[in-house]
Amino acid sequence: MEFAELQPDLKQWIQDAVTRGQCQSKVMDALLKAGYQPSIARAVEQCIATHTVNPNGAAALKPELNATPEPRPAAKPSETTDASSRFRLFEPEKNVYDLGDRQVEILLAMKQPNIVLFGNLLSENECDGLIEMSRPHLQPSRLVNSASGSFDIGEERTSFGTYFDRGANPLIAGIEARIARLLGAPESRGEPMQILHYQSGAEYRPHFDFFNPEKPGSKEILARGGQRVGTLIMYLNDVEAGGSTVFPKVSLDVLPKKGCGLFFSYANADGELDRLTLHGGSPVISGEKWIATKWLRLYERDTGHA
Ligand code: PD2
Ligand code: ZN
Repeated sequence: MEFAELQPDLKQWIQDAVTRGQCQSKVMDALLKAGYQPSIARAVEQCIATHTVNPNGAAALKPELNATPEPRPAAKPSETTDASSRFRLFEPEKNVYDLGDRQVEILLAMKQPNIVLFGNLLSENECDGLIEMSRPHLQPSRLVNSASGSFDIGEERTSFGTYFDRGANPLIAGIEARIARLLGAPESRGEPMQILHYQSGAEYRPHFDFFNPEKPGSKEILARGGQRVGTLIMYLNDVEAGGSTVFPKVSLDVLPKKGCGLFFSYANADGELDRLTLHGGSPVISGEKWIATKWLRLYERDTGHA
């Protein structure tokens, strides 16, 4: 749907709301509650994007994320599971989250960059099941070429991997439902689950998981679900040596531990993409490393990866 297809009075209402200081997610929330379908999201985004200057002359949108920051304090993701909730920060309010089927522990929490380490996120059987299910499908991992939008093989990323569509089988569906309950973000905003296998020596050099909105290759990717807002890396095995997930700008190394999950979101307190989330997978020195990754988008997205 194009901007022109929104009724003029609705267009006016959206622009007035933005001028009053409402952020895009709040506008969408109100429209969904009023009975509009989630598929209206892109037209709303486009409508707001054409209205970037508020009466005070300040940019009404953070261009990088295409959304203004939520008013603080941040939303409580674990308590907001409706389809319209957006992601800013995961700020734990308790040390253990009872998700019905599992008690997930908070092992580490950082505000900026927003990083949370979960313990007991996956069971041993779930980890083993994901690995076995992936073995026959592994292919060399690819990188998004931000200039062209193509997916290229490169020495920056030397793992092998595969993807499973949302709800591909009961194991994937159960894990996705748990992630949605934990993070308070609907499954429909998740990309397919990626499984990666790093052999000894393999690595993923430091990068950002969000797409550079200024690069032409990002346009098509951003059109399907909007910007990425968060990453959940789930560790599927214990690694003998190496293979940590590193955040070089904040000197943090997270060691892989079977069943744990590492979540980080990229919108800082000002609603801008947070470059402190630069991260990489350090080389596996001994043994092998398996992870599952779930990326969250700002909006609902169809299936199929990136
Ligand atoms: O394997 C990792 O630890 C890792 C590091 C950085 C994974 C990803 N990024 C990713 O899947 O985006
Ligand atoms: Zn990454």
